[in-house]
Amino acid sequence: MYNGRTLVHERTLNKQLLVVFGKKYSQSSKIMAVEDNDSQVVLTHPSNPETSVTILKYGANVISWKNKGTELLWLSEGAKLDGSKPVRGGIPLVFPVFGKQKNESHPTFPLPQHGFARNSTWEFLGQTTANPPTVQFALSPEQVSSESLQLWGKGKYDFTLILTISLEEEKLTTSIEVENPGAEEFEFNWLFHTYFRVPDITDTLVNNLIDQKCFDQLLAEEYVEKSPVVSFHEEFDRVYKKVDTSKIFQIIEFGKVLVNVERVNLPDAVVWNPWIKKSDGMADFLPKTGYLNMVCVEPGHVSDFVTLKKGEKWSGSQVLTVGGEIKVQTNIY
Ligand code: TA6
Repeated sequence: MYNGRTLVHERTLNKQLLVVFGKKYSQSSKIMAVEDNDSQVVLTHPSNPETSVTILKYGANVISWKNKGTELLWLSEGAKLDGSKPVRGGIPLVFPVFGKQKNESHPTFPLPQHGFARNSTWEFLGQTTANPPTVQFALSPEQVSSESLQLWGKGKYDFTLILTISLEEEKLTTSIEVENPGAEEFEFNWLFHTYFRVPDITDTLVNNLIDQKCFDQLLAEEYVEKSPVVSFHEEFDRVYKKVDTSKIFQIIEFGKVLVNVERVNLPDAVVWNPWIKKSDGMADFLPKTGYLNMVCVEPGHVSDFVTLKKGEKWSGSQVLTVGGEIKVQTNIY
């Protein structure tokens, strides 16, 4: 049972779930594999205390991922971590709508941009495996404000989201499962709005997007990406649509791969850098030069909606790995 609700996949949870009682679960006297610090949960890899992730229960946002001491995510110095507004940075979770719905007749129309998952406090379910340290969080109507629930189909939808976060050496996997335990069919978008930290955006490239159809949110037009690698010298906001999940997006700095972004069952990816003017317009985007040190590469299902009938489940994952060789998966003309 979770929150007094019988989860369709409770058997899985029972089998795997080692509930983390109290504040700390220690694998050894030296390293705490999982620490529950009330508002945050910290995973530390047993092989290296410098490899860790920190998850804020508000929004179940991964606000830090350190690999051997190197921080790989960008978090604004102005990010609100007190639940007063969605966190600017880390891995915000976008559900049930990406962006702002423009179709007035769609059930997600009244919702704020990017929906309510990122500004709700998720339930920490506990640890499922000790090595690699893996934890789960859940979101259901019980965790969402009644105001937000009313904005989506007038509160008639029932849902259970289970987020699984697993930390391995050189790898972070975040998986989402969306379940419809209710009578009403609903449709939704999902997106991991991942903010990656880069040394200098003007030296940063993202590859393997060539020949992919994209919607340019700035030009409000669709075209096929013709750049073998995309670079950044102004505001950049493109939704790459139905990209085969064999394509691995690599964030490359001076010919060195920083992070590889792989997707499981997530057909789309948004690439975004706000640049100067957009950053200036976001009060919580600090420092104002921060656009030079971040790029968002955001795996999701946003180019259309996923539909779930009663009892159905859907799942998707982003798999982030550090370093490795540059893999060109395209025909360079
Ligand atoms: O993912 C890109 C995007 O949709 C941009 O258009 C920009 O709005 C960004 O998300 C940030 O949105 P937020 O609501 O977090 O300010």
